[in-house]
Order: sequence, then C-alpha cells, then structure tokens
Amino acid sequence: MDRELALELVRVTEAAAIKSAHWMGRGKKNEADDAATTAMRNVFDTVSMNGTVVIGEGELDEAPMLYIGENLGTGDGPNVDIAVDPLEGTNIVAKGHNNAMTVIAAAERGALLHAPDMYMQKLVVGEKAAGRVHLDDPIEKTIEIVAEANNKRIHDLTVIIQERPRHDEIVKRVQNMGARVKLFGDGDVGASIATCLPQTGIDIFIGIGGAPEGVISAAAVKSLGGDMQARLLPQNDEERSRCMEMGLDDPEQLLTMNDLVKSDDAIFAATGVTEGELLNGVRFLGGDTAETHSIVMRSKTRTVRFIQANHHLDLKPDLREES
Ligand code: VTB
Ligand code: MG
Ligand code: MG
Repeated sequence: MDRELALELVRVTEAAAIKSAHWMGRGKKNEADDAATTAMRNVFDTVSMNGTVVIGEGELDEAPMLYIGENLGTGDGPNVDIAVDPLEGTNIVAKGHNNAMTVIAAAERGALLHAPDMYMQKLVVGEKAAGRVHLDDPIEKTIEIVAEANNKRIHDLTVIIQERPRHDEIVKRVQNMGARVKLFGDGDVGASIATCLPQTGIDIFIGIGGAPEGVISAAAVKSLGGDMQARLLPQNDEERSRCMEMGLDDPEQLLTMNDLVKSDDAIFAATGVTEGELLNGVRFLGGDTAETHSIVMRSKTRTVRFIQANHHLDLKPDLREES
C-alpha cells in the first residue's frame, strides 16, 4: 500500500465527522449515521485506490452505499480491502455524549477478517502485555498477568467494559479482584485503542461487542503493538452459516491478532465527532470554520500521527449542514 493512502483516508474520516457532528445532541441517530455514511462514500470516490468494502453497512440489498463488495476509489493505485464504521457511536452523537468517531481500516486484499455483523467476544491489551494473555483465561488470571506486565498494583489497574447487563458478572469479578472498572456506554473501537496508549491509564478491554468493530479495532491495535484475541458469537444457525460462508470452518474458533488482520501492512484512521479521551470532537469555531482531530496509523512502520485540521466550510460547501 502507498503510504499516501493514510492521509487520503484521514480526509475521508474528517468529512464524515464534520457532517455527522452537525447532528450532535439533536436526538436523531439515524440522521447522524446517514450524514457520516454519505460523506464517507463521496470522499472515497476521490481516493487513488482500487478498494473493496469487506466490512461496511451491510449487504447490497440492505445498504445503499458502503455495502459489502462495493468498489471504492478511483480504480488506480493499490488493491485494498476496506472496513468502515462511518459513525462508531450513533447514539453517542444523538445524545451529545463522549467518544463518537468515524473509523476506517484498510489492508492488502484478503487481509481483514470478513466478520459478519454479529456479536464478538474480545480481549485487548497494550504492548507490554502482548503475547501473555488469553481470551479463555479467567479474568482474575488476566488481571494478574497484565498488572505485572504493566508494572501496576492490581488496585491501580483499569479494566474498560461496555455498560450492558451481559457484562454484569464480569464487572463484579473485576471489582472483587480490587481492580478499577471504567464503564462506557458505546464505542468499542475507542475503548479498545485506549488499552494501547499508556497515557489513558487503561490496561484491559474485555467484553462482548460488535464483530465489525472488532476487526476495525484490531487494525489499530496491531499498529500500536498491542494484542487482541476474539471469538465470534453466532446466536443462531443463520448466523453460524454466515460465518462459514465468510470462510470460517469453525465459527467459534479462537481468533488471534493475525486471524483478525493477516497482513503486517494495515492502516487505521479515525476522526473524533464528539469530544473524547483519544480525540477531540469536531468544533465549529465560527467564521464558517470547523476544527477536526484525527489519528492515523500504519502497522508496517507503527508510526502514529495525530492530525488537527482547520476546515473552511465556505470553501468546502458540501461539508456544511444543509448540503
Ligand atoms: C457494540 C459495540 C459498538 O454498539 O456493537 C454496541 O461494538 C452494540 O451493543 O461500539 P448493544 O447491542 O448492546 O447495544 C457500539 O457500542 C456502538 O456501535
Ligand atoms: Mg455503524
Ligand atoms: Mg458501531
């Protein structure tokens, strides 16, 4: 893949973030999602690549754009597979809560797991604990291993978990160990990445969330030297057969980092929509300008860039709310 592609993808996430940020706090999650999706689709048309959506908004018959199998880009340039979540956190934007972002992962053709839209069990840790944890270990053992690896007392260790009834038991077990729990409402991707950035103070991500978000997170975690293990959780025969159609003989096999992202050359890009721990949200600064804050990284070189950009919406009228 060309390294220029990384910056091109940031232009895509920036446009999606600006368009969906107009919807913050207006109680309309679908409108916020549609705005991000349409903007993403439009800017993808200008990117020099021969891209194919492998994780997107659904199958052709259920999504008008960014559907699985759709071709993206100008057609010149690298052959890449693209995974998108145009708005990771539609509810977040509708309510004006923290940590919504627009996200893209790209990798060489065939390198991203074609995860169907279903639940996935996930465990993510940062670089120091990489290679030492196992999804099937009891959480008590994982906490001990990561505390040692990250050189923290268990009382100072932080486990980030999505606030859902399905996680009540694991939350209790973490609390019984004396570790700290940070609950979040939505947004697995940002929460997963946080484990790989020591400045967040977050050590472990554990829980069940979306499989598409899992693969996108894996591209980021790989670029940050962290570790991730996962397992698809098909809920019925239909979901099980979808896993098998996507090439998994055993739908519930353990998925390691290299099963999720096979290549060493993956790109991850994200732009904040609402304020967050990792990224600032879109800020409308008056004078028809907007400021965006993005992260882009590439697993091949493991360079991580934060990009703050100022956009003149009078010169980019398609990023204004009304268009
Ligand atoms: C998960 C998580 C996402 O929505 O898919 C979640 O991975 C859905 O969980 O990050 P529920 O079915 O319990 O609502 C997100 O939080 C946001 O898309
Ligand atoms: Mg989505
Ligand atoms: Mg999502």
